[in-house]
Amino acid sequence: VRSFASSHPDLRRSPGVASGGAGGGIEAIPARYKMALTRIGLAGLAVMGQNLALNIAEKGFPISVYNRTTSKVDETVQRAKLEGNLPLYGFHDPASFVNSIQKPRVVIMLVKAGAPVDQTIATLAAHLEQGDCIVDGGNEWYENTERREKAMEERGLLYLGMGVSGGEEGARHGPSMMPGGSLEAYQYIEDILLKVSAQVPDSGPCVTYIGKGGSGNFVKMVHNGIEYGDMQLIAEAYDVLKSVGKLTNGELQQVFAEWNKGELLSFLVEITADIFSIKDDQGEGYLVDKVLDKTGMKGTGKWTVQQAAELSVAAPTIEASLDSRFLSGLKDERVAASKIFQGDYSSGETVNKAQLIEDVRKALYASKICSYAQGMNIIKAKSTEKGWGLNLGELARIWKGGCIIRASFLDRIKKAYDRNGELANLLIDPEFAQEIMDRQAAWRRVVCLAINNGVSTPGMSASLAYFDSYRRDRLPANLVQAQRDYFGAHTYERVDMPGSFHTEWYKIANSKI
Ligand code: 2AM
Repeated sequence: VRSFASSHPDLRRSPGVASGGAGGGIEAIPARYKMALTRIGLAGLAVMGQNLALNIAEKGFPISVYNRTTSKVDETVQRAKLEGNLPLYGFHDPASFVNSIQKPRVVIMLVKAGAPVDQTIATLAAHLEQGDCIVDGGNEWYENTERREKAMEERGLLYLGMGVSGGEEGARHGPSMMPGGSLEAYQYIEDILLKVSAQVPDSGPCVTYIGKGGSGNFVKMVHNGIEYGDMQLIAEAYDVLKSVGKLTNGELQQVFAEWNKGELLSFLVEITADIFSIKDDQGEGYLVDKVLDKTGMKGTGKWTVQQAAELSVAAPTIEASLDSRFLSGLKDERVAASKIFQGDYSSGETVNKAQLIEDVRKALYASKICSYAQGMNIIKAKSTEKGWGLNLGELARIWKGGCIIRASFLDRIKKAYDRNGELANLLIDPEFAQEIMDRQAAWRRVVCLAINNGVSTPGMSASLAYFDSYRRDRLPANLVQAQRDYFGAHTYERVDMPGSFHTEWYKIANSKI
């Protein structure tokens, strides 16, 4: 039986602990209902898991849920009841949970990355049968997914590593989903994913089969790296406007809200505007000014930078955003250093506020193009190395909704890759190239102004340096290569003839004396 009569009241109560009932399991189901299996299962009911399960149930797919700590099962069942008697059925033991799902069974796991995933797989796999499938929806390191996929294959089980972005809200109402691994497994659940993911008018559901192996996790990891970049660039725009332009929180709220109507339209710019509007409920002033300037992190940004280095892909903007988080963590050292380096860092230049706001907007946009170019190039290099055949335009499309980096800007990236799937760098797409040319004067003004006033803009500066390196036909790398040949006989190539050359630089230089 592939369909499930979710509207049938008896069926709704039958499997497990549906709608708040306690205890029980598939054994408790009267014989005549034993065929009423659910379509899919979800294990791991922290907030993301609960929300994704409720989303799946709400879209009309009966779902079984399980969690190691059973109180979360009951909590989820209770929510399903309150949020509209959704077809969600809770189980306290893994055997009844697995047996309540129609074959081939699919179980999505949303547990902590690492060892908990292995433990959950072991628990589930004991009850799964040939052809069944496990989907890891966590932020897992892609190589762990590849290892597990192989191990599962040996047991006749299929495996997917699926990045899910959008936070709690996204999981409940429509995330961006990045499934990679077994295509067959993807095909089993494609109908569910297409309905559960965010829906963007004119570009469709924010999900696609990413590719083989750990590609889904890898793409989600780089998505997070790009997210680090976006957040850092927005923070620098804020810093320049506040520290140099002297904008108040009220003005900042208006500026970001205004920016969100144009080319910077995005979730992160939108929430930034909101943040500036929130007053402190514990005292005077605005809450943003009371938040400790120390950024946390969970690791995907660091992995992105490590992978960039592994692949020899330059990602200076994303790296700058990671470094900024490291430096933010040194709060005590910074407070001490600020006493040592006291002084007036203001350049004394008069600043035209309206001009500054416009310049910063352009600098932010141009910097963002460079950051995305870096992220896309990391993905492209990995895809080539692993033979994944990833479609960069499709990735931009599924990031248009649901996820944290969702932005109208992604449509432009999709179009750039539609124009040329082999694009070496987003910067040289004719539209992006023109946008950069139109903004570069403003971009340079902002970076210079920040430097002159002692305000660090590591992301914007790194983006600008990336552009200025990439666009130059000749770099001072000739000198570095000459030095390498001088002290290490590493040889060099010449601009005017083919071949590999070595010069006795020391001997020649010193024989002249
Ligand atoms: P718990 O509620 O039993 O702790 C996020 O922490 C999710 O991962 C929770 O659902 C949590 O289950 C689950 N989780 C963490 N470690 C786990 C493990 N070793 N085995 C199974 N689930 C685990």
